[in-house]
Amino acid sequence: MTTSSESPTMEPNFYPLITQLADVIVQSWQQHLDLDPFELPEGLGYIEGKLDDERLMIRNTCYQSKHFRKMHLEMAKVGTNLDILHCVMFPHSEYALPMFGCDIVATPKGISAAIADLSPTNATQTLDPVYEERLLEGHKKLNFSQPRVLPEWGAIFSKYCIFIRPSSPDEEQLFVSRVQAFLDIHCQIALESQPLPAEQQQIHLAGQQNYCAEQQKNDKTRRILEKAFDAEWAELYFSQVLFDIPA
Ligand code: 18B
Repeated sequence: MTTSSESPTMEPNFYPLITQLADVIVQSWQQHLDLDPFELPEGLGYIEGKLDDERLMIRNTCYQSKHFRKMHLEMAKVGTNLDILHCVMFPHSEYALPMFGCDIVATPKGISAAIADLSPTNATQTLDPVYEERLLEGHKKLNFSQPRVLPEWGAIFSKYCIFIRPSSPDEEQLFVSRVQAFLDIHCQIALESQPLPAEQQQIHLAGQQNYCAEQQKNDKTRRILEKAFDAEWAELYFSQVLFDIPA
């Protein structure tokens, strides 16, 4: 394994929807929020490992803002057959905000999984009415031909969660536009939100801890990381970079 904080000299070629969505995400953050850099743990910003003699390359982009403790975008390339986009926005638990999460898994044959959600962090596992109001309209218009079934740990997601295998370029673009809407809605509501009284902050912190604990049950992600490195490193990466549980 080699770890380095430097970017590779060769820009890797990602599956086009991954590059497109990564641009949409970063542009949305830049448009709505005042961004400061967020330092990932030492040595975990740019990573290479080996998987079945194929290269694993992980590129991380990370920011913070007044309302978000950590905004993490990750693009990963596993050999020549698997490209992954992973993104999570962790709110500061002073605010009653949900978690934005997104994952795309692409192979040369197309995208096998595209998922995006604004996931509740409150005790009742429901979104605030101000989110419901803004999400409902667009949700009714969505029509994807190949919805996928969530695993058991997927109970953390809201009823607006999209989990699909896009079956055409049109469906890929519909997915991107829905993620764009999630980000616009989320950033706009976040900017208007005020800190909670201390006793209520605890609820949202517990909600985030639960979200991270459940996401860490994703065996498909863990298997990729364990094969590329080892079980101990996978655990470190899961718990320190992908889904670090806020103290
Ligand atoms: N994830 N994903 O992020 N995952 O990180 N992902 C897969 O076609 C990676 C998130 C989610 O059916 C698959 O089945 C790797 C976030 C769900 O059991 C692979 C990284 C969300 C599934 C990977 C990564 C999220 C899933 C199988 C680190 C949601 C379906 C693809 C870079 C907000 C799980 C397939 C199931 C699947 C891999 C969701 C290979 C390595 C933020 C629900």
